[in-house]
Order: sequence, then C-alpha cells, then structure tokens
Amino acid sequence: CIPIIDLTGVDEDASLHREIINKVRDACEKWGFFQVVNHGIPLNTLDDMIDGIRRFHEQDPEVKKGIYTRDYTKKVLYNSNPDLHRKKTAANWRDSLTFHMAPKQPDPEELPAVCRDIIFDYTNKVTTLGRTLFKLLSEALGLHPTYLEESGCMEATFCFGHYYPACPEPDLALGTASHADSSFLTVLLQNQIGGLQVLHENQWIDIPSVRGALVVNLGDMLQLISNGKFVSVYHRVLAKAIGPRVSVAYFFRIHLPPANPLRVYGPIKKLLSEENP
Ligand code: AKG
Repeated sequence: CIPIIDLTGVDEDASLHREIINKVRDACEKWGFFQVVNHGIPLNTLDDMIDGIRRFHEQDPEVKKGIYTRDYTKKVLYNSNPDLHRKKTAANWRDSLTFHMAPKQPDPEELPAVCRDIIFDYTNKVTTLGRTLFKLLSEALGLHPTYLEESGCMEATFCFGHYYPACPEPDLALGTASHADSSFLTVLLQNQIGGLQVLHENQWIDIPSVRGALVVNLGDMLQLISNGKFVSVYHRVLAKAIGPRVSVAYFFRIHLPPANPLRVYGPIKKLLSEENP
C-alpha cells in the first residue's frame, strides 16, 4: 500500500519534522505517490468540495453547455475525453470541469455558481498545503526549504473536477487511462468510491480512499529537476459499476505557452554527481 504520512508537527516539532522528511523522501523515491493526513484542510472543506463538483456535473446539461469547450486557453471549461481529441489515445469514462487558478485566478463570475465559493476556499487551502509540501520535498532533496517554490514550482496551477458516472460495462472501459502527470506535483482529493491505481514494480496497486486524506503524487517535471531521484509514475482509474466517483486533481505545473518569461528547467545542479551525472 502507498505510504500514509501524518503531517502533525510539521514545521513545529524538529524531530517530527525530520521524521516526516524521511518518510516523504522514501515515498518519492520508491512510489512517486503518498497520502497525507492531518494536513490542515478541514474535513468539511474536503466534503464541500466533492459535493460542489458533484452538484456542477449533475446540473441540467443546458447550463453546463455554456462552458463546454476543448479550448484549454480558457480559464474555466467543461468537457470529456480530451485525450481522445488531442492525442487520439483513449476514451475516459468521465467528465471534467477544469479551471486555471494561477498565475491569475478567474473572476468569480467565470466559475460555475453552484461551486464557486467552495472552489476558492478549497484551492486557497491546497495552495497553503502545496507550500508545505514543496518545503518538505526541497528538504528531502537536501536543498534549502524554499528552493522549489523559488524555482517557480507553484507559479502556475490548474484543477480538474472529475465526475465518473456508474459504468454499465466496467470491464470494457477505464475511468482514466494510464498516464503520468506532466506537473511538478499533484494533490488529489477523491470520494469513497475508489478505483485509483498506481503502477508499482509492474503491478497495479489500489490507492484506497482514506477519509480525510489527500493523495500526493509527483509529476514528470519533478522527476526531471530532481535528476531522477524522485519518480513520476503511471496511474489510472478503473471504471466502476457504482458511482458517481468524484475527484479533484490540483496540478502545480509549468506555465502554459505563451508565458512570458518562459522558464527553462533541467536537473538541479546540486543534484548532479559523478555517479549520477
Ligand atoms: C488526472 O486527472 O490526471 C488523474 O489521474 C485523475 C485521478 C483520479 O480521478 O483519481
């Protein structure tokens, strides 16, 4: 099972803090995934976010049509199967509400009224948690605690609010096809339905839904800048006969073009060595 890391005492108690860094390092090297509990985001905020995303998707299609597009330069959009359209790879048994939160948050009226308030509340709290996580990751790499944040890892973010309806033929479909994230870091909230799996030592391992926990995974960019010390791994979501499964994936990622100035990333110099060039 992927590690569950208790963040109690982080930044407060030196010995707990050290222990947490060791667990984070271990999880990032072996799994690329871990769950966090006691992360500072109240349970009612998590429940309200799941509920807000569910309410958005369960609205009259006529209301949702207003923001239906495949144009990802839009700050707020709704669609399904972007992979099928863009990469012609796979159909996913899900619909997604997508919103870009940084570098500039959308104006409130751009977000769907049914979940607007909770989106601002939840994403502000995940940003605070993200700051803690990037500090821990920096320290786990032997870098100054603010190194990753100062490298721009938190400058651009976007969020998916996924909705996986009950699937009549779950053996013939996947909820989300196998992929690795292109982000630096992803923080994922899921409801109790389950179905998320990670590829570990060539086997698909279930990531159970733990009430109050958030799943954290590393993306390709962190694997790149950590010079391969940390891993970005494949994961997928099974389609289920029961539903709806609701999840919220918050990505800390590079700026999308045309960002100005464009940042260029490569392995962090301090992590290069004779043995690991
Ligand atoms: C993604 O949005 O990239 C995911 O992997 C979604 C995972 C999930 O819904 O649990």
